[in-house]
Amino acid sequence: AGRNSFDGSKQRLLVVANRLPVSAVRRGEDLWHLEISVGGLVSALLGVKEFETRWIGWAGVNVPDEIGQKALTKALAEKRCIPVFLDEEIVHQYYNGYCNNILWPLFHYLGLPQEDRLATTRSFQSQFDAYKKANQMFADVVSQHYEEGDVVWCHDYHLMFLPKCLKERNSKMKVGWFLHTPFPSSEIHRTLPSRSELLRSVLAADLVGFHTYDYARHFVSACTRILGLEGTPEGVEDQGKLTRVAAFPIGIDSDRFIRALELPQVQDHMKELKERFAGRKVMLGVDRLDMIKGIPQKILAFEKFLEENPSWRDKVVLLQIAVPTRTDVPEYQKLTSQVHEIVGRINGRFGTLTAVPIHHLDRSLDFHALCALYAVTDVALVTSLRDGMNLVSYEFVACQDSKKGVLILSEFAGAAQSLGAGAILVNPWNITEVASSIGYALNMPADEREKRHHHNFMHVTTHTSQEWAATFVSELNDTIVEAQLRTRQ
Ligand code: ADQ
Repeated sequence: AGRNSFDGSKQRLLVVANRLPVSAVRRGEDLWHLEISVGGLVSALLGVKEFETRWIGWAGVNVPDEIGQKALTKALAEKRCIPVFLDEEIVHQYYNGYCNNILWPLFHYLGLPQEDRLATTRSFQSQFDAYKKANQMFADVVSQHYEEGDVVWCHDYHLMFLPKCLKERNSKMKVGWFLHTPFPSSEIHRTLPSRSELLRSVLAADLVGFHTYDYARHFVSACTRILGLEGTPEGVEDQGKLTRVAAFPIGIDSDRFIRALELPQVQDHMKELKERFAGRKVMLGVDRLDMIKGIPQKILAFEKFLEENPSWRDKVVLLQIAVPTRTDVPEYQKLTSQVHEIVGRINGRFGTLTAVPIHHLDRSLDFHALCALYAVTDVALVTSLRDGMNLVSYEFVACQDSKKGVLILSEFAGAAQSLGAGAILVNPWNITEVASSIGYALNMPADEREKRHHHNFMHVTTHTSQEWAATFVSELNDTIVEAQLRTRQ
């Protein structure tokens, strides 16, 4: 637990992530409009009451002028946020380049760039340099705001170089790092040209966390096989210094979803949806439009199901809500047109004058609309090819306590480890298997649905995001920083 200092004030927690939890819109030379974006991480940290939290990150906008930077810094301070200013070139090389074109695909087993992405490989070194430079800029801002006794929690693959930068500046700083994506098998990680440098800098942290035990194990293997260090049940040891490595599976703020279902506007939405799809079973997919989410595979499996089960054709509808992300990256543009093409073909093939089997929306839904949709769904389809955890599966379960619908879940999502007993697990690459699981789910008797749902609902409502954050931070606080150990001896 967080230790209060002698004057009763709370210990401070500095949360460092690539993006701040706010979106900033410029309304004048020195005028900014800010909106806090409520996501998993924000609500998780709202639950950590024993610490006073400050956020450090990029505001997502390029602010080249000093007046604008000053005004934004001031506006953000009211939301307890501290900006890191990155210019366009750094964002291009560090964020679009090294983070999203190299680390993201690699950590999801899609490999390093090849063929049309080969040009990227040639500029690998300059992207890695930009990555290190950006991480140094984050470290500068953390150091400026760090006070003795603070705890620093770094997030995700964007900031793997940060623990080392921080410890070099102040070896007494307590530093944790958590990865939201999978950590791949060491055989995958070893293809990365900067493999050793990244591992070493992560190991500078006092506590390293992953969603699942498997990811933690892959990380320890990478350290033993690539760096020749010793793996212990506690973590990784390097010349007597232990870096603690462990699994901290994330959850959601389940109460927020459960409470929302009682709101009149959500109830109205549900009523509309039920009327709109009366007489048909509703299947749902909610994803960021990303290749790791397996959206084309999911739609092809649904097509196969319709092909093999003509009697279901006018009795089931698939709603796929896919919010576009990273729209300036050509691979993502290609994925969008691929998905549109498949959906168009299937709707042409199985649609009638009055109904189509797939509704595909390229946009995000607001929180209330999303809750209503989760609540009226009969079968949710999560077919990620790889996914660190996958919170959509948790959100669906939280909203299903009346309906007790079925979750079809990829075995390659971290969530398969926690919701595996209640969900139908599938290999998303095996379209025949997914198609027959759809049939099984749609025909599942009520008592089996109830049993499966109960298992998952218990998990989702007890392993919340608040609990996740509190456990990580308290374990981080309990680690003994090497520098402190030395002074104590
Ligand atoms: P993501 O890859 O973004 O997160 P996920 O965990 O499913 O994946 O979270 C997505 C969030 O965005 C959910 O809260 C969902 O409600 C929302 N969302 C997605 N599509 C939406 C849409 N069309 N409209 C509205 N909201 C939408 C990364 C990792 C995951 C890991 C999380 C948290 O890739 O594996 O679970 O971080 O660690």
